[in-house]
Formats: sequence, C-alpha cells, structure tokens
Amino acid sequence: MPNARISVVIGDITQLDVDAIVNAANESLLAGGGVCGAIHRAAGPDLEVECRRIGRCPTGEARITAGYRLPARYVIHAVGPAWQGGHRGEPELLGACYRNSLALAQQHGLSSIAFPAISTGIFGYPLQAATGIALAEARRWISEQPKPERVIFCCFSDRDAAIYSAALAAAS
Ligand code: AR6
Repeated sequence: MPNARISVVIGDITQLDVDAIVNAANESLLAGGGVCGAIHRAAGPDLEVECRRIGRCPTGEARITAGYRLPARYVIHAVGPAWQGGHRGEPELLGACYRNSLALAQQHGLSSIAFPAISTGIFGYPLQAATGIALAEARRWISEQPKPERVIFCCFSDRDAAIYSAALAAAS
C-alpha cells in the first residue's frame, strides 16, 4: 500500500516537524525567493554558511545540510529545472530531484521527508505535470525501499493541495 506512506498537507513547510524538509533551491544554493527564502529565514544565517561551503549543486541533484533553527533536523536542497517548454529535459531533471532527495534521506536513515512543489513557483513548471512526476517518483521509491517511511507533500495553497490529492487518489 504505497499510498499509506504518502500524504498531502497544506501549509508552510518551514513549520513541519519532520526529519527533513526539501528546499526548492537554485544551483548556487544561496537564499533566493519563494520557499527557499522562507527556509533560509526560518533556519537562520548558519544555513547559508553551510550552503556556501558545499558550493554549487547542478540541476537535478540534491545536497543535505543541517536544519539549524527549523523544527526539521535536515534540509535537503534539490535544484529543480526552470520550465522552458518541456523539451529541454525538464521532466527527467524534475524526477531526478525527487529521486536524489529520497536517496539522501535513505542514506541518512531518515523516516520522514516533506517536499514542496519543486519548480512550480518561480521556475514556472506546470503544476499538474509536476505533480504527476512527484507522485510517480515517490510511489516508485516507496514500493522498493523501506526508508523514508513517510513522504509528505506540503502544498502552499488549497488549489495546489486539491491537485495533489486528486492525483494521489487517481493513482491508488
Ligand atoms: N511552504 C511550502 N511551500 C511554499 C512555501 C512555503 N513556505 N513558499 C512557497 N511555496 P518556488 P521553484 C511553494 O518559487 O519554482 C528561488 O528563488 C510555492 O507556492 O519557491 O522551484 C530558488 O532559490 C510553489 O508551489 O520554487 C530558485 O532560484 C513551490 O513552493 C527558484 O526560486 C515552489 O515555488 C526556484 O523556483
């Protein structure tokens, strides 16, 4: 029952008390706008210090840091693709973000991970298509791996949550 381990919540991801929250980062790993700005503000300046030490993260990859002042113990910084019409490898790169984030969570023995809707804000990825990729990757991972036990999709609006919930129900 993969869906029993996947849930959709509405709210601010910086408030979630989970092992790791995922940041929709950019390749520089420095604080930007959107959820990335919110995570850096809530975590405090030590997060950016650690990000600077790590350096650049290519699109599709992910890096893990401490959570500092966040309730979450870790932040996994995943760099999603900017939408360029869909023929520049965006679906594969977005899928890789989810897989690489889940792999990092597993390597660190984490039980719970919360994702925002990576790439669907400033980077302009159409939400419906991005949701399909996010859920497909989570379901595939969970069907093959025991960890993380719980995958949470944290939506910032009721509209986004309705799309996630409908996609989750359709896939069950
Ligand atoms: N909690 C949960 N979701 C949120 C929050 C929050 N506090 N704030 C925004 N969202 P975006 P991207 C949602 O733009 O498209 C940054 O500057 C938002 O509604 O944050 O991957 C980075 O540094 C949307 O559904 O990320 C990059 O340069 C989702 O988070 C670039 O923007 C992602 O929107 C990344 O753009």
